[in-house]
Amino acid sequence: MGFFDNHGVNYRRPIQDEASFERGDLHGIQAAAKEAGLSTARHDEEIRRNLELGLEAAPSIGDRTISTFSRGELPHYAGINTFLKLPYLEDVNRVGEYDVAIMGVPFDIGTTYRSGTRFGPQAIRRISALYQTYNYELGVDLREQLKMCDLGDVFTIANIEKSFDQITKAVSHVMSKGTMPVILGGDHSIGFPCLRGVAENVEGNVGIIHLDRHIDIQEKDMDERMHTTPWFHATNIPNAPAVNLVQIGIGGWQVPRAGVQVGRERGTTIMTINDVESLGIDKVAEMALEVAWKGAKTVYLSFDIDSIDCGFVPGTGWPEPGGFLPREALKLMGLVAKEGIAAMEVVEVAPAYDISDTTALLAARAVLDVLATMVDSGKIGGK
Ligand SMILES: [Mn+2]
Repeated sequence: MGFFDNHGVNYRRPIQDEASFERGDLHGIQAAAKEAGLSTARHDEEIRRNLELGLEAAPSIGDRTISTFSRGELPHYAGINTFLKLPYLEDVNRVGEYDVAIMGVPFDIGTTYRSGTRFGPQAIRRISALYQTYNYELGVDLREQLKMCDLGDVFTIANIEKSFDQITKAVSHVMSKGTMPVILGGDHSIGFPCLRGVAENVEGNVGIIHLDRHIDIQEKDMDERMHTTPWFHATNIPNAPAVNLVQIGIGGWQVPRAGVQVGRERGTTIMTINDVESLGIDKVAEMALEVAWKGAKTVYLSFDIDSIDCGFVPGTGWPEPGGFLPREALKLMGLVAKEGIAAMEVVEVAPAYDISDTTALLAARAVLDVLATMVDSGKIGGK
């Protein structure tokens, strides 16, 4: 048996001296480098606070940043879950101190099939504990770069129109303080009162970018303003014209003809998943931004979780196959967020139908990606 006998193992050919690629060209390497420039000041402050409020750990514990009672981010499985373990702002009068306010709208009497989205905000908050404040690809740490709070929920009641008034008042309050509202629904009927609360604080027009499998623009459903109707009523608001409404991902067997007629009459811009597939996400984003921003002062982002293929988001009221892949929708929303938005809603998470919290997790992810992208492009932050 000779020295070069490889005993049947196929060895790889020798690696050449010259690398075949430039390591520094990789996004993965650049993103790691960006992390070095991030502050840790608020993290350090949080540790100090945890130790003060939660007591220093038992003597046997070597890591002295750990407290006795869990306070702040760690461990991820512990604690009272606000969104991303943000401070709960009980006094809504102080919301102007923050760049962003998360608010839940536990409302589902606008549903026309499965109910349960009233538990959406709680589910999204709970699973958001899986996330830290740092995003590797973007090189953003929200804790360090954005002042955020969780306002808790709007007090919705068993009446659609009165709840709409509550929701509009809540969103408008946050907007009026110069803080960006991020709304966790709730069924999609809330799109109208949320938009109304935004629009009354904007001098000029508001464009709408709407990701959905459903067109949601008929006047009424079951004789009420249900979750199939928000954009009919929103685009009746004088400074939210239908020509600035872009609806992306629409299609399949759940789009009522009544809504299609209105979309056609009002001239909204509708893109199906076929459009998305043939044009590509970058082009779709470019077109959506062009339409939504035309003559507008700002843009509202409405993310219906059911715009994603239902294989990824079982926890929703009207699941539908054939929608976006999660990373397509995240990329699209990132490209929208890059140009800045006034507010965002994530709707239709129904946790009773969810599996392993994947639907709620994607809702949380969308919010975080949008906010981090806005920070990265300098569209928000600094309070
Ligand atoms: Mn939908």
